Amino acid sequence: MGETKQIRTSCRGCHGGCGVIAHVKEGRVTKVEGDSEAPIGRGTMCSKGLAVTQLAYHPDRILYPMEKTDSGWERISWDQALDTIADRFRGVVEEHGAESIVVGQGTGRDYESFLYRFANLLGTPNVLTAGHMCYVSRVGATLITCGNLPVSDFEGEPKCLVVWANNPLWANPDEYKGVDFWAAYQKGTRLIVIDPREGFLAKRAELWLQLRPGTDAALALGFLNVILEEGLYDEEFVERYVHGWEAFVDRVEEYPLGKVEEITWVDKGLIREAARVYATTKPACIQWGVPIEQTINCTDSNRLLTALMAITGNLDAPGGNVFFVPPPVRVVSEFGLHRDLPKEQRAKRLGGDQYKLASRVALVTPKAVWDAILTGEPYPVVAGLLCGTNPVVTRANAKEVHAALSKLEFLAVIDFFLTPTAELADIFLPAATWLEQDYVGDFWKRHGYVMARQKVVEIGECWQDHKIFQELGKRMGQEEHWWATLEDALNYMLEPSGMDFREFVRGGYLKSEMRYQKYEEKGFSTPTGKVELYSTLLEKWGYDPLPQYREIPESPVSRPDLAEQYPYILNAGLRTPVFFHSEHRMIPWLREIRPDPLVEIHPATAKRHGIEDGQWAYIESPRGRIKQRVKLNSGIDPRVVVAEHGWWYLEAEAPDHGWDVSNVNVLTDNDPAGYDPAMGSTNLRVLLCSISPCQNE
Ligand SMILES: Nc1nc2c(c(=O)[nH]1)N[C@H]1C(S)=C(S)[C@@H](COP(=O)(O)OP(=O)(O)OC[C@H]3O[C@@H](n4cnc5c(=O)[nH]c(N)nc54)[C@H](O)[C@@H]3O)O[C@H]1N2
Ligand SMILES: Nc1nc2c(c(=O)[nH]1)N[C@H]1C(S)=C(S)[C@@H](COP(=O)(O)OP(=O)(O)OC[C@H]3O[C@@H](n4cnc5c(=O)[nH]c(N)nc54)[C@H](O)[C@@H]3O)O[C@H]1N2
Ligand code: SF4
Ligand SMILES: [Mo]
Repeated sequence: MGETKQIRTSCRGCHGGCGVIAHVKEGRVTKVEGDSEAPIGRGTMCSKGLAVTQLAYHPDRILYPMEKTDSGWERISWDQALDTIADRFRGVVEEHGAESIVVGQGTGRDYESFLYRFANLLGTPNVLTAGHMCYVSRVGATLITCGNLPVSDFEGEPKCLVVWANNPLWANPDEYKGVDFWAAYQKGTRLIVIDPREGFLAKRAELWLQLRPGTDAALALGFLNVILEEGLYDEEFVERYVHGWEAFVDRVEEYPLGKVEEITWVDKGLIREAARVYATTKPACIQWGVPIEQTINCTDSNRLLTALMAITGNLDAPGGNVFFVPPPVRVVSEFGLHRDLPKEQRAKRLGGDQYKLASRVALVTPKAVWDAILTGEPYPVVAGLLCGTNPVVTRANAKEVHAALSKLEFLAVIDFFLTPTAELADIFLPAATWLEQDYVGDFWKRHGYVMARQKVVEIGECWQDHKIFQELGKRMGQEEHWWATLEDALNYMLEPSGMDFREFVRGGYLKSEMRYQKYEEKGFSTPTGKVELYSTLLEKWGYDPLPQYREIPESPVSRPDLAEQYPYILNAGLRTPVFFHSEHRMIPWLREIRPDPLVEIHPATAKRHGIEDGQWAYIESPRGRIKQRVKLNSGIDPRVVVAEHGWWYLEAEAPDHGWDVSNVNVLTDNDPAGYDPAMGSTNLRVLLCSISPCQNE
């Protein structure tokens, strides 16, 4: 019997971060557990992280490169796979230009620096991410408003927590782990929850504001109204550090509480009470989340929440929303060589400069890519490299996505499994899980840490994504910009710290000492050096410099005609604690907990349509129809239907794997009329639908 070794590393089962002890016996990971000495996770792990052994050793996981042939998928060598991709890409560059290759990733997975380095050196401006409606949109909106992303400071002992469109305990998103939120809450904070659905936190909240989905910008304007009217703001801060105050006040006054109540469905007395609690309990932080970004109001919702943080004096104050001091390592934009993308190539970015805030943070909107593939306009896009993303399931208007990806002349996909997206590829490259990689974890985040991730085992011929980009880059004439080994690349990332990767692993993590209220010395990193409630950049780009509420383009208010046939508001994209987007449905421990996709409706809605709890139901929108299993929930409004996203079935017949059976993005729309004008955010979250029982199921 071999001995069990315990190896310290860090998880990346979601956006990642939690410290882990991996138990390894005879070259195989037998179990993982939380590392109580790690500053992130602090000994806890969620179900997805704990189930990594079932992911890594899954019988259907693809462990070697493959090529699609007339007789199906066939195993090939890494040399063959990378040479084929390099040859095909070189051909496209010669014939059409590098812009005809789209490089794509999904949510933050700790390899974006390598992916961008590869794409920028290749010369394609078309890097497709989820950033236009998730996180990068928050970074972009706060960049132009206050110079940086304000992050909740749970360790600074907030006395009031406002959970605004967020579910930290299920999602552990971005910089945040639920365990830190919970620790802050348990010290006895006040709790306000702003959410259309009565979840775990809403049930515990002192005040729960059950708003109409998608109306957060209006609600925030209501909060601001109360704070201005009752003089609950920090006058000194406003006087010294806010740009455009008078104009901002005028705009806020256009949203009296009566109007806000009508838009949001939230009682105006409750709005007043919540605004008072937030503005008068110090310090207070707003724990914000992605639903506010997945609509036409993306930029302004982000700007309005930043305004609330600023005028109450909670910006960069202990226990408020702060700018953590980054650890001494290189940053994504530097490692990713964003400056090296030639100007003439940048000018070719699909969608051009239409969404100016998106351009500023190098984003394209997915539809611009699908359109170019399908129509050849403004120029053909004929090849793709997708890493860690399943757009057939996770992007709006799935049917269009599927049609577009099917039309590519050449597609390479890097993943663990043959997803419905990977099945459309010509070459499949097997990625390493977090157990099989060395990396500077959490490199892209703004919580002040980087976490050591070290290779615990090797499985099959899987390579970590970083190595794939490095080796592919070398075959595409980028040799001088890459390193002999991956460890050399990691040493370069860590160079400003004075440490190499091995020393970093020994220490486990790096963190810089926190300093608050840094604006007192340096102001804010905006054109005026102040918090720009009136945005000089939006003004320069031809947008409204002041935030406003725009009605959701497909709602009972904006489309009463459509609402006759599709009377419910579909809130699309409820997460589950055990799955990450379209992942994990094949993991036995997790699927056992959640075997089927769930759609939640109010009991009164169920009764109206003769639907029983637990019955399968059709959900239909003007784009299509899917089915999910009904769960009754009296904690949602009878006018709202809440559906999960991310569903496909590995076990269903290839190559489709049932991508259009329960996938909520068959229903969502990607019509540019619904985009945020500055960021191009797609509306993934709020649309119209009908619901009816499936017979015989
Ligand atoms: N309607 C609706 N749609 C949504 C949302 C919503 O709320 N509503 N949410 C949206 C949001 S916020 C986001 S960010 C996107 C996410 O969209 P995606 O990132 O595309 O979603 P995932 O399903 O997490 O990831 C896809 C694939 O990555 C693979 N993968 C995981 N880890 C790795 C890795 O380390 N390397 C490689 N190579 N592959 C890996 C998984 O096996 C999986 O097949 O979805 C969006 N889609
Ligand atoms: N387990 C798990 N964790 C995940 C993910 C996953 O798929 N599964 N996805 C990851 C990704 S990429 C992201 S971006 C994050 C997202 O994580 P969060 O930012 O927490 O976002 P969600 O979980 O989508 O929604 C949070 C809450 O907002 C509510 N909500 C829905 N619509 C609205 C609205 O219009 N207004 C308001 N105020 N509230 C609304 C929902 O009911 C939910 O309770 O999670 C990450 N973590
Ligand atoms: S919260 Fe994320 S990082 Fe932590 S254990 Fe779960 S999957 Fe891993
Ligand atoms: Mo996301």
